[in-house]
Amino acid sequence: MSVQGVNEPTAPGDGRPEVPPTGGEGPADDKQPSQHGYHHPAAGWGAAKSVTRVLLKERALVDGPRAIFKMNHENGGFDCPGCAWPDDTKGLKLDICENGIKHVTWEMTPKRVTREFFAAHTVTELSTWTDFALEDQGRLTEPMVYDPGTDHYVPISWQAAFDLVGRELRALDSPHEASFYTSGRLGNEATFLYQLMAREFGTNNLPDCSNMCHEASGRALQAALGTGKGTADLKDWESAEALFIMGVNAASNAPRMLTALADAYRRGAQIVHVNPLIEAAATRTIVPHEITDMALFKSTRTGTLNLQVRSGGDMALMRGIAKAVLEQSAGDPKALDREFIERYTHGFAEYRALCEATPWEELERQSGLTRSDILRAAAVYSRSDRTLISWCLGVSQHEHGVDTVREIVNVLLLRGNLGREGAGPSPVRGHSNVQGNRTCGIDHRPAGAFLDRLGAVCGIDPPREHGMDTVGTIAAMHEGKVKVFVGMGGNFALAAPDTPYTARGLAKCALTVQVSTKLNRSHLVHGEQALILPCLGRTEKDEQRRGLQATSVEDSMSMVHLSVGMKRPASPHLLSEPAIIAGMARAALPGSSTPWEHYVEDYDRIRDTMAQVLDGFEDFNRRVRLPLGFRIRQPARELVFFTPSGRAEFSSAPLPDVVPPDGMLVLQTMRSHDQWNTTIYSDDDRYRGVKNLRTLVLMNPADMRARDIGPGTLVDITATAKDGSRRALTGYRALPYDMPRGCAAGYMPEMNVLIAANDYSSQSDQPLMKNVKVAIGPTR
Ligand SMILES: Nc1nc2c(c(=O)[nH]1)N[C@H]1C(S)=C(S)[C@@H](COP(=O)(O)OP(=O)(O)OC[C@H]3O[C@@H](n4cnc5c(=O)[nH]c(N)nc54)[C@H](O)[C@@H]3O)O[C@H]1N2
Ligand SMILES: Nc1nc2c(c(=O)[nH]1)N[C@H]1C(S)=C(S)[C@@H](COP(=O)(O)OP(=O)(O)OC[C@H]3O[C@@H](n4cnc5c(=O)[nH]c(N)nc54)[C@H](O)[C@@H]3O)O[C@H]1N2
Ligand code: SF4
Ligand SMILES: [Mo]
Repeated sequence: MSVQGVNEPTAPGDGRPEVPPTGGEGPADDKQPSQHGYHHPAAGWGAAKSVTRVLLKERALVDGPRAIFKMNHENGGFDCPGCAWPDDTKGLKLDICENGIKHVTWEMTPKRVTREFFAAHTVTELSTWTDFALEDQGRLTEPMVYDPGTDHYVPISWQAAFDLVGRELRALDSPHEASFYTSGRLGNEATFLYQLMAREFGTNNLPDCSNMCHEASGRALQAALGTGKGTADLKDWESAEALFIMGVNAASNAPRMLTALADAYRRGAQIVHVNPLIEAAATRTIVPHEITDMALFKSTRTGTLNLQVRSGGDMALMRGIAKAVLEQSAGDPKALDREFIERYTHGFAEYRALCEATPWEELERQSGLTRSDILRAAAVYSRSDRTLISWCLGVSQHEHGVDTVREIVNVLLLRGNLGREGAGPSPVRGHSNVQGNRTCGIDHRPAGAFLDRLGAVCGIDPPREHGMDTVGTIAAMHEGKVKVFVGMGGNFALAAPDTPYTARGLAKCALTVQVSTKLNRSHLVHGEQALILPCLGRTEKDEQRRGLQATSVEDSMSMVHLSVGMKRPASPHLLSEPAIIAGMARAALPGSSTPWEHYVEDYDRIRDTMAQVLDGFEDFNRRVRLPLGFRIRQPARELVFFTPSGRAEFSSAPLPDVVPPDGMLVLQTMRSHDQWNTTIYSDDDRYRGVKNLRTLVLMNPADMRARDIGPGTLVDITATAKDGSRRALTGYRALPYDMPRGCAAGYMPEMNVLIAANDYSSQSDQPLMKNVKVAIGPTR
């Protein structure tokens, strides 16, 4: 498999290691790829079998189940480091998903990366390994620094590592020459210290994985409702009469949503899935905690209607639903919630006129659905008094992601589906604490009021100018404007768009620092100087001077609760993330009056400061110790709107043209069932019926025939960016799949090589990861 950036040679040309072909590869073996239909319900025994395989591979059979039993439990235990789906409202239920078990087991592996390992392999050699092989070496054990003389990582003491970071940061001409990335696993307390360090140092350069994930959702909800988050919680999921599930592969990526959907189906709710693909969650599930169902293979339906929109067609579908409801309102006074609209909203007349002016033919063309499909969805919506709309990356990672989320809110507002039980917007967040990161200050565009309070409480003078996000940071590395990059978790080199370009950007830095649990590509495409700083994982005991520490996290539904690790750390040389941040901060800001060391001794002290700075965190230490933690106040939920009009805002955005030009397809880059973002567990994608293959592209059979492509044919994929530049992948296997014409799908992170770093949404600055314009043809 080889890749060329068509207009951009990939060679860094400075003798330092080049990025491997694509990144993201699974285990290298020569098993034959295969595709077959998957006709079994989601979760259930297939999931159980898959879990056992991972446990066996990691030889964690003894520790695994014990850890799992402690996970996600009321009063103690650690938060699942998987997705951001909330814990059960009713307390303990053994409803931990297959993928949660995989993510935990992956962290608890007995394998170790030692100094001997690094002595045995040069960075150049490691660069030829697959990403699977890198992570498969196990947990990192001590701090390492890159030695350019030998091309090896060599041990360094923690203090020397901090001194290096401090020296390089202090040597910068401006604090804006540093950029501090966060991946969404970081707990709230570490998050707070991290942003405090960046701002005390003098920059708002705080890119995060959310810049690639739900930036669009946050911006849209902020503009419409005055809050960047969803308003629905798990209780609302439990009482909704209609649920619209848009652009998410829940069975793989938020697996416990299956339980909520099965419960909803049993109580007679309507469940509409909106997705170009019919994903496993749209059919049936065996609810894993229902042991008798497991034993009897008894499955429950998890969907009542599937709408296979074209890529990017969600906004047209939502507008169609609105149009239908407005048409219905001519003869049915109950079709709209007029009282709600009058009392709580702004901009209705304009929106109504816009819907009336949008012809049905246009809505059909743009959504890829027929008018009767749209009317069916509208009928579900109209008949329900409690409607919840949920979405994930299939909605947000598009050019017009912000407008689409606002259109979702428009539809909810028409019938007053806000501020009442069983209703509201409910984005499914990604990483387990990505929402908490934003709440606790990771924001390159922070609000003035937040900075005022941070400054007053912490005695610092935070910078006011906006900082750089993920794509801004990559561009700035190339321009020589970012010289120090700190990655607090994650795998920036592979997660960001345009892999070779991002890698070259990292290589231009004077210093790259990666705080990580496992070896990954971002350690190998590094700056002139480079550090790997290994940290404790969420499952591990965090002992500090004043005893065992807990950290807090916030789930998708704004519930904040404590997580306590109980495993012995993977190595005695690991530090916690708060300790690493405090060490770097002290070295960079020797005269700082922030009590960094004092904070690390006891995280209650960090929480006491957070309680004074963050809205909704009053009495933090007490409330976070309540059995299920606490829910951050949601003003929009109480129908209080911090918007310019003081009301919920209808938007009236023009409908974009999302139909690809002739001969082109819209490619989406998504996750398989067996991966965690850039971590690949295996080459299988069980629910989509694929085995032993990741270098694939799923296509509509008619689009394949039109291009002389048979099932399994090797194809070239050429992407054209907005600026006209082209990037290509060759030798991918085309597989037929049930999806609308004009759409195609393949896996991230491999396909990031197709996405230009400047191909981001003008509304959200999010890379267009679900919206890559490609031509596909047989490999010649
Ligand atoms: N096991 C596992 N769990 C995870 C992750 C993981 O990697 N592995 N990652 C976590 C993270 S960080 C995140 S952000 C979430 C991501 O969760 P998802 O959003 O489910 O992630 P993707 O795999 O990218 O899948 C995108 C889904 O959107 C659909 N889609 C694509 N384009 C469109 C469109 O135009 N319209 C509509 N309606 N649908 C579309 C795709 O068919 C697919 O079902 O998952 C989190 N949970
Ligand atoms: N083409 C394309 N690209 C995408 C996406 C897409 O849909 N399509 N999705 C985007 C999205 S939504 C996201 S969120 C990003 C994901 O981007 P990231 O969050 O940057 O990537 P991950 O793969 O989750 O990071 C994995 C690494 O995190 C480290 N790690 C694991 N646990 C811990 C911990 O507890 N502490 C610390 N410090 N490190 C830890 C390990 O070293 C591991 O190698 O990718 C984005 N990239
Ligand atoms: S649904 Fe998400 S948080 Fe819950 S156990 Fe599964 S991976 Fe973990
Ligand atoms: Mo994400």
